[in-house]
Amino acid sequence: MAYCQHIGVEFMFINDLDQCQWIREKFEKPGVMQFTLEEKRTLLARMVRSTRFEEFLQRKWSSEKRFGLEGCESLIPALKTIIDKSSEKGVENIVMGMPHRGRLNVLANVIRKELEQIFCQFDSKLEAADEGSGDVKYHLGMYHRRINRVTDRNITLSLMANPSHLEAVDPVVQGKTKAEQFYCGDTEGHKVMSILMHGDAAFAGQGVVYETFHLSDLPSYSTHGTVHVVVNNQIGFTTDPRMARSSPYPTDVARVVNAPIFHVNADDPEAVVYVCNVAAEWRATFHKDVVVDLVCYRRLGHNEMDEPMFTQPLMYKQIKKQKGVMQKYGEKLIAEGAVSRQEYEEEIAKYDKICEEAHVRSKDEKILHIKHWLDSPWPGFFNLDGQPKSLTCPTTGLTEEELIHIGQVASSVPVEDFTIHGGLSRILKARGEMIKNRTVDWALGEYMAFGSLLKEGIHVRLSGQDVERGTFSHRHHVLHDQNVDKRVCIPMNHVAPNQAPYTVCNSSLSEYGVLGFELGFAMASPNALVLWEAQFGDFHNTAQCIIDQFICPGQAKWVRQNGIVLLLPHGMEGMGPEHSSARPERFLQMCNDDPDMLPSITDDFAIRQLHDCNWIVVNCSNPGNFFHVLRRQILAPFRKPLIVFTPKSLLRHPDARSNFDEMLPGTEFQRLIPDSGPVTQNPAGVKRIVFCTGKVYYELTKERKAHGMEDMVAIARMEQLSPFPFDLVKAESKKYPNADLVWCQEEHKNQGYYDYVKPRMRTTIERAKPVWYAGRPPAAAPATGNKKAHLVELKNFLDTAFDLDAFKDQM
Ligand SMILES: Cc1ncc(C[n+]2csc(CCOP(=O)(O)OP(=O)(O)O)c2C)c(N)n1
Ligand SMILES: [Mg+2]
Repeated sequence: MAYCQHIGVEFMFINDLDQCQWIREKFEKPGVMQFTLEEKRTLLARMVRSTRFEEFLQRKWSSEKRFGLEGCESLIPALKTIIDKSSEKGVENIVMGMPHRGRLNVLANVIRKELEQIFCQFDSKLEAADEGSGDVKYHLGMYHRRINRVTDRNITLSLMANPSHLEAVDPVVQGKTKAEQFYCGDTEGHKVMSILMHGDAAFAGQGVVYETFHLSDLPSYSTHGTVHVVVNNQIGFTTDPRMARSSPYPTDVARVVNAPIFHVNADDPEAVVYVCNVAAEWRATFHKDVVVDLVCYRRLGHNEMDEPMFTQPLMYKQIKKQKGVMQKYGEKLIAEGAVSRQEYEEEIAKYDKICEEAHVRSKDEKILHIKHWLDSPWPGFFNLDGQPKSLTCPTTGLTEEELIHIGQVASSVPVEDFTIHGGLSRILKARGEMIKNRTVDWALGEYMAFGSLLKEGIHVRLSGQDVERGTFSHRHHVLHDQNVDKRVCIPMNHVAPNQAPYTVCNSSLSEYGVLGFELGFAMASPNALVLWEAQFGDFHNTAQCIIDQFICPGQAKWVRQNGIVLLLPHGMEGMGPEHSSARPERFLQMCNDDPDMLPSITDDFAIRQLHDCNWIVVNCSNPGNFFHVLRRQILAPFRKPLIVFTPKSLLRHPDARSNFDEMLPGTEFQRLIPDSGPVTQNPAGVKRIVFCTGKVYYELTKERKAHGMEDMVAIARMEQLSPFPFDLVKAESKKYPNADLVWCQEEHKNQGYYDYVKPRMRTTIERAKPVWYAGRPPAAAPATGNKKAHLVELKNFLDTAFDLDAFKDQM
C-alpha cells in the first residue's frame, strides 16, 4: 500500500481497528508531508553532518575500516527525528543498540561523543590505559546526558557496547531499558524507551531478533514499544518505492508481533523524517514496537577495504553514477528557494571546520580510556578512579531472628482468604517444621538469601522458564488461589514494609533472548541481584553468544562489570544425555586464572582473587553455602558474573540441608569444605584425600561408610571452583601428609572439572604428587541414555575412588 511517493506501509496484519485507522490517517491525509522552512534547514544541516563526517574520515584515514553510512546518510536525521519526537512526548532516557553500519556517525552526530575522542581512535599509537583488553572502536558503548536542542529538555542517550555478533545486543538493550524503567517507576514506558538499529540481512537471518520481538508484549519483559530502524541496503540501488515494498525481510519478522512496518526511500530525507515522526508517535501512543525500513543502497563495499565491483559489477557501475543524497537534497532546497547556494556551502564548510579542529585536538590524546566509553555508569558505586571502595566483604550471615522471620514468610500465605493447593500446604508446612528445627533445604536457603537482600533494599529479579514454581516444583514463589482465577500472591514481597520489590517471572521459551535481557537488566545498576535460571543447565548453550561475547569477557572488553547470576541445574542422575550436564568444563575453560602459577597467599587472597577474575564458578553442596554465595554476590564491593551449578535430586535429599548455625553472623561462604569427620583424629593415618564438588559428595560419603573407610579416606568439597581456592587446597593437602590425592567427579573425564582442577592442584602441591582421577571415562555425549549403564558407571568410579590400590599400576 503506497501512500506518499517514497513511502510504503504494511499494517494490514494488525487486528486492532483503531491502530489501523490511526495509521491510515497519518499517511492518507493530503498534505501531511509539509515541512516548514526551519524544519527543512535543520534537516539539511543534519544531512550535511552525516555526509561530511564520513567524507572526513575517508579523507583522513582512507585505509581504515569504519563501516561508513554512504548511501544511507539519512539514518542520522532519522534517528534525530525519533529522539526529538520522543523527547517532545516526555521521554527522558533512550537506550540504543546498533550494528557496525554508521556507528561512528551515530556516536558523533546523534549521541554527540566528542569528535576528538572518536578521531583519536584511528591513531595506531594510542595507548590503552585501563585494565582489560579493550575492543575495536565500532563496538564501544557510550552514555551521554544532554539537552535536546529541539525540545529544550534533558535527554539521556546511551548506546550499548556490543560484540561483532549481529543482533546479539538487541535483548541486552531491552533488558537495560526495562531496568531503567523499573528504577524510575516508569511502569508504562513514558520516560524510557529503546531504539534498535538493524542491518537488513541480520534482521532477517538472526533468530535473536525474533526472540527479542517476542519479549515485547510479555509483562515482565516488555519495554512498552521499541522503534526499530533497519538500514536496508540489500536490494541494491533503487529509487523505486515498489522495490522497497517487495523487500520481504523486515516484514516477516515484524509481522509476527503485529508491528507496523514503514518502508521509506532513504534517498528522500523528507519522507524519512516524516515516517520517523509517525513511528515515534506510534510508540508514544500505543506503546508497541514499530519498524522503520530505510531502503537505501551502499555506495562503497561492505567495509572501506572491500571492492564491491568484484561481485556486483553492474550494480556498482550504476551506484557510481548516483548523486549523493545530501547533494540532491541541497539542490532541491536551493531550487525551492529554501536556502541559497551560499548558505548550503557555508553549512558544509562550517562542519568541515569543526571536524578539522577536533582532529587537531585529537592528536593530544595519547591514551585511550575505555571508561570514557561506558554505556552504564554506576554513580557512587566505585571510587572516582573506578576502583572498588574497599577490598573486603561484610559478613554474609544473618541473625537467628531474621532467619526465623524469613522462614516464616516462606512457609505461610501472607494474605487473607487465599486458598492454596493441598500439596502446596504440605510443602509450606514442611518448611515450617524445618524452620522450627533450625534447618533449611535448598529452596529455603535461596529464600533466606533473596528475602534478606530484599529487606536490605536490594532488588531481586529471577527470570527463566518456569522459575516461579521452579522446574523441579520446589520453589513456589508465586502462590495461586485455587478458587479465584489468576489470583496470585508472592510472599517474598511481604518480607518487610520497606523492602525492595521482588520480581520473579516465567520467561518465554528462549535462552538467547532472555539471558541477554537479564544481562542488560543487570547492567543498569549494581544494586540488584539479577538471576537467570536455565530449565536444565544444558540449555544455556542456545544462549552461548551472550555467555561467550558478553558475560565472560564483558569487563575486559568494555570495563563495565556485571553481577548477573546463572543458575544451571546440573547432575548425572540417569536422565540421559540431555538434562544432565550444564557443561562445567566450558565455563571453567573460560576462566582467566593461570593454572601454572601459585599466587602469593595474602590475608586478602580470597577477595582479591574474586576482584581479579572474569567470573566466579561454584557448585555448592548444601543450601547454607548457596545462601552465602548469593549474598556475597551483592555484599562484595564489586560485581562479577556468578555461574552456579545447581542441584536437582539434592533439592530434596535429606542430607543436603543446612543448620541455622551455618548461616549466622560470622559465618561465610566456604570455598572449600574440609572433611570434619573421623579423619581429622589421626590425619597421618589417612591414606587418601578425595577432592570433589557438588552432588557426588553424597554418593562418596555413602560409599565410604559402606566400605568402612571413614578414618582412612578424607573427602573435601570444592565449592568454589574458580577462582581456584589454592590456599585451602594447599592446607587440606598438607593436613594429610601420607595421603594420595584423587579428583573424583561423576562427569565424563573430558567433561566436568577435571581438566581445570588437575593442573591447579598440581601447582598447589608443587607437583609433589600425582592427582589421580576417579570418574566416568571420556565420552562424546554427557551421559548415557540407559539407566542401567548409568548405575554401572557410578559403581565403577566409586569403586575406584575407594580402592587404595587403584592407581598402583599407573605409578
Ligand atoms: C552473527 C554474525 N554472523 C556473521 C557476521 C559477519 N558479518 C559481519 S557484517 C555482515 C553482513 C551484515 O549485513 P547487514 O545486516 O545487511 O548489514 P550491512 O553491513 O549491510 O549494513 C556479516 C555476515 C557477524 N558479524 N555476526
Ligand atoms: Mg545490508
